[in-house]
Amino acid sequence: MNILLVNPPNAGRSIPEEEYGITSIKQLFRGEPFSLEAVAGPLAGHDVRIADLKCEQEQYLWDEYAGFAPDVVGFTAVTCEANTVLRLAAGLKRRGRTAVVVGGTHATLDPAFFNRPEVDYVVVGLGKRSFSELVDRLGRDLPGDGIPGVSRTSPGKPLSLLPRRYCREDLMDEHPPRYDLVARWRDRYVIERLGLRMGFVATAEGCTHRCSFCAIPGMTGGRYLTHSPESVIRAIGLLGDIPFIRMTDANSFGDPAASEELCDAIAAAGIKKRFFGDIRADTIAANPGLLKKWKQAGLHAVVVGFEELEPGRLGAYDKRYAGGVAEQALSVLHETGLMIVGDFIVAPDYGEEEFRALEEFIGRSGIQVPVLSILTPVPGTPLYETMREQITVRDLDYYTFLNAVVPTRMPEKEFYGAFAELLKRLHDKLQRTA
Ligand code: B12
Ligand code: SF4
Repeated sequence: MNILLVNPPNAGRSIPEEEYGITSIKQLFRGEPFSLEAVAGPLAGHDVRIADLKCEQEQYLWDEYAGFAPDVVGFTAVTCEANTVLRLAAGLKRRGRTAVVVGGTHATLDPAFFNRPEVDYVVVGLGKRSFSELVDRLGRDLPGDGIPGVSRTSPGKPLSLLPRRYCREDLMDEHPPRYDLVARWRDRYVIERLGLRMGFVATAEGCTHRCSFCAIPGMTGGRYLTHSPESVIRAIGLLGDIPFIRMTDANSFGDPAASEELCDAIAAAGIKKRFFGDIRADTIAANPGLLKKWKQAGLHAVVVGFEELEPGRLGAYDKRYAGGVAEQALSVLHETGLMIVGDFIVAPDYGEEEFRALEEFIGRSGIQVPVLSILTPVPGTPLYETMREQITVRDLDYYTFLNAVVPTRMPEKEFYGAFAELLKRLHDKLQRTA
């Protein structure tokens, strides 16, 4: 079969820009469509292509559709891309009878959102194995019903889904990601600030925790699964001379023993790359030796979700950090000499005092790259259930994590002004120290 996998274009709208002319908050991102490369891995025997609409104009999709005549088109989508994917899927349905499949973050969080005539199947959670099973059935002219983790849409009726119990077999480590399918855009996948090429590799899936705002636990039904060191090393090898490796896992070091095994395997293979990974502050505080070992193996920067300074708010996010853990983690990271990317969540009820406290903390923390987002209760998360009554903005185009979708405590214009100014001061400082 001919299978076309589509990475939607950069989507999302900005309230600060549309309402107040504040243009500095909206961000554009580019990275390889790794989820699609991963699901393409096991589809041997089929002709598979990827259309990366973050690198191409939309016309590229229609040209590919006309020239390649795919039997199946698969879309990936985070929440702010969900409307865009429905629009593109409707365009496909107008053109022909291809089967349209949607998978990824938003399909997993809120599969019912895609229970629409323009979509045929929704793939929930890890998609490698369930999608290959679906393709296998469609290729044999069988209906795609009854596959755990795959829903056949039923517009107007409730969506039914056979749950999948995700396990290591779902990782399909024997099938590497199809990096070759995005070769034409490889030079565009760069770390903008450094102009260096970056490749994506998965070392783990899911998470050990269940923070209330986060999409990741649902991806594996709450399990934490690690890829085999051999498959990680093979993937790094397939990326050739690309110098930076972004571990795509939301929690790369969640199983310290497995992480150490991978680190040893990378060192033993003589791999000389610079790695980025996401790591919890408490994992850092509890495993300073592991961090030092990884540093020697090439770990360059870590993304740490500090999220919030005030213990009450942090507790409400179910982050499960014990008091003082942020400071302990920072001290380990400075001692180890790792670059720190620190994630912080600005809640819509922040006032001037909270903005000031956040800036002071970041200023004295030595965090080199602070990243701010605005608390967003995404449908399908526990946070959504607790905040749903307060939500005033329901259009998913605004779910970019840079809009307040519930009322702000400060007048809205002042809130976005304070957010934008803080971002600018942090950014200016970054430029001076770069
Ligand atoms: C790399 C990355 C990006 C890259 C994406 C590269 C690309 N696709 O072009 C870039 C930098 C562009 C990006 C941008 C954004 N991102 Co981002 N990103 C990630 C990150 C770190 C890794 C994604 C990844 O590759 N994972 C590994 C792959 C293998 O897993 P996966 O994507 O889940 O795919 C599996 C399944 O979902 C499924 N699947 C996925 N797609 C499909 C499609 C089909 C057809 C099928 C069958 C199955 C399937 O199968 C895959 C294999 O098992 C994740 C965090 C994470 N660890 O997932 C955040 C994450 C996805 N991003 C997130 C967000 C919020 C964003 C942004 C909105 C901005 C922001 N503030 O960060 C923007 C949106 C861009 C835009 N405006 O359009 C959130 C999404 C939350 C949500 N509900 O929307 C995440 C989960 C981070 C987080 N912890 O909150 N991101
Ligand atoms: S925020 Fe991080 S630690 Fe919390 S559930 Fe998500 S991935 Fe896990």
